[in-house]
Amino acid sequence: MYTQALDVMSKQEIAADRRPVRSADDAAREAAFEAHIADGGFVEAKDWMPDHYRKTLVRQISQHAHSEIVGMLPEGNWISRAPTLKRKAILLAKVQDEGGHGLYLYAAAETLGTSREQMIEALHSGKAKYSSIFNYPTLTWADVGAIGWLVDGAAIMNQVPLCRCSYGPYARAMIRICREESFHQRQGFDSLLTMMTQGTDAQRAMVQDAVDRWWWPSIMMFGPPDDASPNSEQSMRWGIKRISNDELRQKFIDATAEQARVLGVALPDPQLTWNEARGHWDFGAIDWDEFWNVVNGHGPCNRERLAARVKAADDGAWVREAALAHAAKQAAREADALRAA
Ligand code: FAQ
Repeated sequence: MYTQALDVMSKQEIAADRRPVRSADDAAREAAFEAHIADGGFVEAKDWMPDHYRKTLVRQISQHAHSEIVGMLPEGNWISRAPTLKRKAILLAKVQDEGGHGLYLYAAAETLGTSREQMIEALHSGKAKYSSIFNYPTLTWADVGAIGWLVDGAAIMNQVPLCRCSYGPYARAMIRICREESFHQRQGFDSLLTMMTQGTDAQRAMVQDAVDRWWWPSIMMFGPPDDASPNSEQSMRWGIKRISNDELRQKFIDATAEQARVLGVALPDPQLTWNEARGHWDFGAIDWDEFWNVVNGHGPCNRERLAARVKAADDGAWVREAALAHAAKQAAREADALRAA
């Protein structure tokens, strides 16, 4: 069910790096393109690019856009139950920001020649992926803080290098998104810190329980280990990804382990220890079976999340139809006015 419909090449072709070159002109253009990228150059929408570069970007950017939109659901679940007006206003703004991120990203992907409708259809039919993390439930208010701290924290770690992605429209969208994600991470940390330092024992226990449930899925967000990541090598060569999945995961764990101390929560990994020689935190084995199970559609909330998106699109169909009918009427009126003039 969860395969990327937008990928043109088979995995075997990619693995063998057998790119179908159609003509000598294409081969020359491809060599010039590779040299431009190797030189640190950027690519714009109207520039020539190899098909596989275009498809890789559509795959990654559309998957990213879907993640932002599906990612509105777990926290959106708590807007009507936020504990104070202040927290409600912050959460509303955050969820709205995620919707905005999805729109910038769909727009960036559209510059590559794939329509919004095609991308949404791929999501709704189960062909396109979105981040595994959004298939977990938000059981208590502390989950909202834990998502801000850990999920947005992991998202920023992964997304800051994307501000230097070789594809200009994606890189520019990421600059704005990262500014907003940074606010999101801080509000999550602040919400948890308030409960830990000024809350009741029950609230502190609620925070610890949320951290226990979100820690491992958050570190899975960075994707499979480098030696099991089929897309990494080519994406790094093309400057789409700048830092590998494992390196980003390690950077996130290093930063978060220190923040957990400040917060006064335990991270649920008995093997998490500072390694002086490496200058990094060591951590325990990640349950990759759980990760693939969720990616392949069998996580706790996969069905619910997709059903919510499909229902929202169906319920909103009349708005899109009305807007199109209005635009058509307006265009006809303007054409009549021009003819009469
Ligand atoms: N979940 O070869 P790789 C957010 C798939 S936004 C599901 O390593 P790649 C904001 C991958 O697609 C979070 N699938 O792949 C927010 C590939 O399958 P494919 C989203 C995953 O592309 C916060 C296969 O596994 N961020 O959180 C995952 O080189 C709070 C093999 O993997 C982005 O999308 C996963 N976690 O590297 C919103 C950032 N990981 O496509 C609301 C942009 C891997 O070949 C609330 N994306 N897969 O069929 C990226 O940086 C990359 O695409 C990676 C994956 C790093 C996610």
